[in-house]
Amino acid sequence: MSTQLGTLEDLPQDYRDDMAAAGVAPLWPMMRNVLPHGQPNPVTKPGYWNFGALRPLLLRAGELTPVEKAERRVLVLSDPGRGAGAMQATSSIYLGMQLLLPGETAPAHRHTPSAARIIVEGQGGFTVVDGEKLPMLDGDLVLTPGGDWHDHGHEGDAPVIWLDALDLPLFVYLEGSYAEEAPLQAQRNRPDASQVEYLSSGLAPSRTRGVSARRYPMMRYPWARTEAALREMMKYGDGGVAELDYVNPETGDDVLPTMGFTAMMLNAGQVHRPPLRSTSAAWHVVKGRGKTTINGQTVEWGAKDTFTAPVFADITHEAAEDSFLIRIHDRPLQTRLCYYEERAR
Ligand code: GTQ
Repeated sequence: MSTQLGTLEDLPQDYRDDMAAAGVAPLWPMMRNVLPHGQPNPVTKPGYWNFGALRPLLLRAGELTPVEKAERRVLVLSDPGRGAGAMQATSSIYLGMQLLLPGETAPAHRHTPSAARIIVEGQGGFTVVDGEKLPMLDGDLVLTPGGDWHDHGHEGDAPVIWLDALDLPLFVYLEGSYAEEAPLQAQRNRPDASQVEYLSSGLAPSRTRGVSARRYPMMRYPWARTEAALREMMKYGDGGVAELDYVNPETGDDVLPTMGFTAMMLNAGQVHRPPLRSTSAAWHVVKGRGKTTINGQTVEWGAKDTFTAPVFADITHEAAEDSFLIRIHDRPLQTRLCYYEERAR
């Protein structure tokens, strides 16, 4: 049952003035703003970023601003619902395109928010996380969990570009966001854990009693393996979309505390209508071409493009070619807060 609630204008001005002077405000005129009926009323609007349009702007930033003057040379993808300058792509997800030029380094720092990168272009880039050198190849997912030292370097001869995803908006909202700086880290002289301890799915290092795995045992998820696995899933699947969640190989949990990553494959011509989800999400196109309709708004996407949707969005994907996307979402956060929800449509 829904009754019309009283408004601020219903109240005499002297009472309103007295409330303001006392530092209080009436709830009832704002009740439906903070507790809308049935489902949230998101500020976030669907967004779309064409890589071909971002790339020259990013390269120009490379000419205009030396990395020493930027710490991280990044163009932030601003949520259209929040407007130009917004430091977030959805309610909980920050996205930025980062450029590193040959020979450059981005200094070591650590911060409370967690980050993950999806590599978009270029060879020879790497991230060092807690001394582990993580190569950055096209489509790889590279984690830099909150609190872990990380710096970026580049041994190649052409620009390297990647997409950063951070749970930064959440930490800003919580007034919990800060960073610390340090000199570049020493690198362990060995391949990263995805090539050693976790080379093969289903196998983990044998442990002696009392010795536990690292909290983030594998911080690089090579794209070549993800694509091969998706292709097999599709080949032997039920004709629907093929989806694989990125998980911690020791625990099976989501890779980071608040952000989740799901790799998707759609065959040419395939139409996919996911349930309405309580998560906000971003899709990064690793390969392929297609279109997606989000709350009646259609975006046409190609390789290296990125698009976003607010919570409870009505989404239809249609692939024009065999397509591979990585969906970034906040399901781990919502599961921890006990409110993740899917609604049939
Ligand atoms: O590479 O560490 O896009 O700290 C924003 C904040 C990237 C990074 C961003 C960061 C980084």
